[in-house]
Amino acid sequence: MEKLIEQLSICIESGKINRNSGYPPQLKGQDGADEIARQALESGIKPSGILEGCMAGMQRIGERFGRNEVFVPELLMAAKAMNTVMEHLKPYFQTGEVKRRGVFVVGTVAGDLHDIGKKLVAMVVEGNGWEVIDLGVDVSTEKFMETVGQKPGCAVGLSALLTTTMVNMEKTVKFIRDKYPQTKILVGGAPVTLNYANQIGADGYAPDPQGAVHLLDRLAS
Ligand code: B1M
Repeated sequence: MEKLIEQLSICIESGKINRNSGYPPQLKGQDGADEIARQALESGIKPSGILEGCMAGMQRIGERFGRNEVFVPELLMAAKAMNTVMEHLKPYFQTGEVKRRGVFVVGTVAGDLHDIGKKLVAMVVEGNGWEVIDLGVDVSTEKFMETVGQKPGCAVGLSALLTTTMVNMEKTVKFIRDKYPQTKILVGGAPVTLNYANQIGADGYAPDPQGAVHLLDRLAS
């Protein structure tokens, strides 16, 4: 079992999507993230264990990117491999209660294209009984405002992965606050902190998807 998880984390780190993918050349002809994720689930490995393996691979490629050992194309391939695994894990995250606890509008803020962490948050929140409207990436303040206007009483989640884009959260929080003061807003993403959330007037900060669920449940009660 551990071997499968290790193989999977190597596939994520090296951007090996599936057996047919020719990238990276040194893994040509071998199973990729797609096949290994399926085998892992079939062999009874928990989805959370599979996710941990993927995160380890993502962590390693991120560190190498930080040291200028790999560049954007390598990151993109890693993200594609990770998205392939997410497709396998989706149903497991979505088997929450049927009754909806509320509506959660989530998106990655303007200028930011990082999708994976936000998608995970969306899946886990949905799996915990919320109706989720995922607006995607590079979401403008105007788009958030429009959706909040259409879904009175919804909660809003803002994600950012870049220090240069997390500043865009502030504008979105301010605009929503001014027009829809009852709306609960939570923020998250690697560079975001509780301090920052307080500074920009958000209702809360969650470091991970489970934290987002706890916070939403608390804010909604
Ligand atoms: Co980018 N990138 N990237 N990247 N990328 C980072 C974030 C970086 C830390 C890499 C590094 O330097 N070590 C760095 C940011 C530095 C900084 O600002 N401090 C960086 C950079 C610099 C860039 C570019 C600027 C590179 C360039 O072009 N020169 C560029 C920016 C593009 C843009 O957005 N405008 C860029 C591009 C990309 C790709 C497009 C190639 C790709 C994203 C593809 C995609 O998402 N479809 C990418 C990737 C893959 C990464 C890393 C390697 C992995 C991100 C990821 O998916 N992690 C990342 C390094 C790293 O994180 N180790 C990096 C896995 C994911 C599950 O975790 O997203 O943190 P994460 O989400 C977590 C939590 O943060 C939290 O829950 C999730 C699960 O635990 N969370 C929330 C997230 N959102 C939340 C919301 C909540 C609550 C919790 O409530 C609402």
